[in-house]
Amino acid sequence: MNVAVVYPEVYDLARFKEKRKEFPPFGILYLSAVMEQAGHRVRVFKVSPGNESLDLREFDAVAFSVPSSATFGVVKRARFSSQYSGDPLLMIGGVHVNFYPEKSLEDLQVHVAGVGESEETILELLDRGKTGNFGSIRGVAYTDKNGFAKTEPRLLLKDIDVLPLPARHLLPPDDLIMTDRLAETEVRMAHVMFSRGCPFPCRFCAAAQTRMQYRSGASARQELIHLIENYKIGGFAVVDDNFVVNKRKVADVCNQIRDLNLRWSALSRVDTVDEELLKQLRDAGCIEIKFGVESGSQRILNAMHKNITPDDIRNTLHLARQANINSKIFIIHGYPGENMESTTETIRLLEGQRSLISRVSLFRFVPLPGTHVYNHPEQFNVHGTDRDPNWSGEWERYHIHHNDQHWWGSEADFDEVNRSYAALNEFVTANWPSPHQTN
Ligand code: B12
Ligand code: SF4
Repeated sequence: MNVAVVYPEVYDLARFKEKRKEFPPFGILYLSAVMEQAGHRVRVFKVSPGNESLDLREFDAVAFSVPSSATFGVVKRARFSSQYSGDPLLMIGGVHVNFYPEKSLEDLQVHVAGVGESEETILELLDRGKTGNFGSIRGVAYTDKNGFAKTEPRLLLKDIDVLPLPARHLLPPDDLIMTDRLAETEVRMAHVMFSRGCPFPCRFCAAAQTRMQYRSGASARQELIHLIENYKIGGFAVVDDNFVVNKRKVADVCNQIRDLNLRWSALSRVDTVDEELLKQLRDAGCIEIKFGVESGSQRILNAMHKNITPDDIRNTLHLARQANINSKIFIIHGYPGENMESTTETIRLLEGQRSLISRVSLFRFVPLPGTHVYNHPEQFNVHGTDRDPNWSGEWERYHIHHNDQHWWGSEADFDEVNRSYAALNEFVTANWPSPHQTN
């Protein structure tokens, strides 16, 4: 089949005018790879605000990906302003659709939605979908004469090593290879995914898959060699939600890639590393870890269900320095309950660890759809969700760059959040002057 894959390219919103690229869309690159492997012809189309109309007349099937709620509107405009010929199979999927399959089907008027991991699902859809017989395919949602229907969830792949490498060749090299992203170096680098899922329960996070799948060290090595040979990389960034969870799996990757002499970075919690693991990471070329620190206030960390303490944060920053790995930290300010006191605690923590922190990414809290906070608006006094009778329908609101909307609590709470954010932002900017980046 001739398949068009459509995804929203959204630049870092804080730097939209500079058109600063973010990293590639792994979901659709994996889907495209399995479709090509099965013999389908695939083309990838990017849409962005103002550039949504596509000529899709030559395609038998169109896969629209909605990787975030913030990009639902862009994809919707692409769906309705593009040209089609005949009756192509119209499919949707992605993070937003996983949370809202019924609403997405209704709003986008397509034949079927893939829900969850879909490498196997999409092949079955292309094989059988045109008959409209979706009921026998696991992990899909659709509407028929009886209304909305959802089939049994698809079990996660037992072994993600079986997947082909993401189909990077379908995107221009500029979207894949960057020289200004690896830990403030100019190393020519690419992004990779070595695991999927995260078992932790943070209430602000929309990472929905709680079972972890790891690739083997051999599989990671194979992809890196491919990137060295084809794209001449000298480094890479692991973009997984939370790569450093299972010590044995992480050590396997480290052992297999050490002799490639690449420099790299990854994300981690502060409570899943120890001295030995940090040494293994460093020996394998890891020069920066991005730690989810979020707050210096135990009260806020508890409310977030982050399950860490300020002492865990201090110890780990110290161990990372000893291992000669730079620490970049992520902070989220404005979680429900944040006030001047908790903000001062965060400033104190940062102040005390200043010399151990190389970079800081400061975000304002946003109740992202699919998170525990978003799903319990009454518990957190969150306003304006899609459960609200006055819901505006604007999924675009849920982006995380300099988002200063009033999400929860009273005017007085909001005023305190704004004042305390200003203090924290001033402190961070004065001490870590480079722009707050997401990666
Ligand atoms: C890498 C990443 C990015 C990258 C790349 C994004 C991209 N285009 O893929 C960058 C940095 C650019 C990015 C930006 C943003 N991101 Co982001 N990102 C991620 C992250 C960490 C991993 C995504 C990923 O590659 N997963 C692995 C692949 C294999 O899974 P997948 O994408 O879900 O795809 C599978 C299925 O969903 C399905 N599928 C996908 N598309 C389709 C289409 C069809 C037709 C079918 C059948 C199936 C299907 O099949 C795929 C293969 O199994 C996720 C966290 C997460 N766990 O999802 C956050 C996440 C998706 N991002 C999030 C957010 C908020 C954003 C931003 C809005 C932030 C901002 N700027 O304000 C932007 C929006 C960008 C955009 N284009 O949507 C939130 C979304 C929550 C929400 N409800 O909106 C998440 C969940 C983070 C979190 N933990 O809370 N992001
Ligand atoms: S914030 Fe990090 S540790 Fe917490 S659930 Fe999300 S990915 Fe997992």
